[in-house]
Amino acid sequence: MSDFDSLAQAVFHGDFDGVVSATKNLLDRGVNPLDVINKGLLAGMDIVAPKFKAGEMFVPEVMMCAKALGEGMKIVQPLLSSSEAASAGTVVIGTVAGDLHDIGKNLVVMILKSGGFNVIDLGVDVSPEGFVNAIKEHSPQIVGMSALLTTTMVNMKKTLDAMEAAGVRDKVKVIIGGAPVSQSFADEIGADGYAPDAMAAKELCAKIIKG
Ligand code: B12
Repeated sequence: MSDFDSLAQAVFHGDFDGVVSATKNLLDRGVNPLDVINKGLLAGMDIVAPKFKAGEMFVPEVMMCAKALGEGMKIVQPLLSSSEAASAGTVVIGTVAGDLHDIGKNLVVMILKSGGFNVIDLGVDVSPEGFVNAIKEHSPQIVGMSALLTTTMVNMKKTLDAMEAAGVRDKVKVIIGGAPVSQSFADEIGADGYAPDAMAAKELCAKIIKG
């Protein structure tokens, strides 16, 4: 088994200690932090996802995997964030109301920070008012919304409507992401952009800031 496989298996088994030691082992050997994330930590979630879908794994088990993945992310994150010091712009981001999925959103946060963005992470289950208040408080250039459920992606439109009603919609560019959303959904609800993954999200934000 390769060292990436060992890390992926540790995530899959919700093995916190295994994740920590396999992550450190890869980094000690000089492996690129982004490869540790993509080929190890997220590869573990790729084993989990189809089993969860097929009903072979249940919510508490998947939570353990997500938490184990988080332990690895904690180790990798400082290495990414230290790569650029200056702020490239401010991004407020959160998972929309009713949705508790945050693995992908956290990854976007991490990659944006590594790109020098000042990121305000509102967490999960963020109400439309929560986004509006954060815009008033932090004056970001960009707002990012994440949704993983077909039942919560509609709350992206509700959040955009709340921004409009509060008079802050034209002060920010709004980008969206998450497995069920797409560029055509972004167009449909009037968002300014969509990105399919964290690296693309960073490129999109950089493009928006450049104008
Ligand atoms: C992990 C997981 C959970 C965990 C979440 C833990 C956590 N802390 O996030 C737990 C166990 C809690 C969970 C619960 C539920 N889940 Co769930 N979950 C998943 C699973 C297996 C993986 C999701 C994930 O983390 N993917 C990995 C990340 C890295 O990918 P990602 O989120 O897509 O993010 C990337 C991009 O989308 C993008 N991106 C993400 N956000 C953003 C934001 C912006 C601004 C941008 C630009 C880009 C961007 O960049 C990210 C990184 O590259 C998926 C299956 C799947 N294949 O997706 C189901 C899945 C999403 N869950 C599902 C369901 C049904 C549920 C539950 C309703 C189950 C239940 N009966 O209770 C609950 C809902 C709880 C709630 N209210 O939110 C369904 C959704 C079906 C649907 N179409 O709506 C899925 C698809 C599983 C399935 N049945 O096929 N889940």
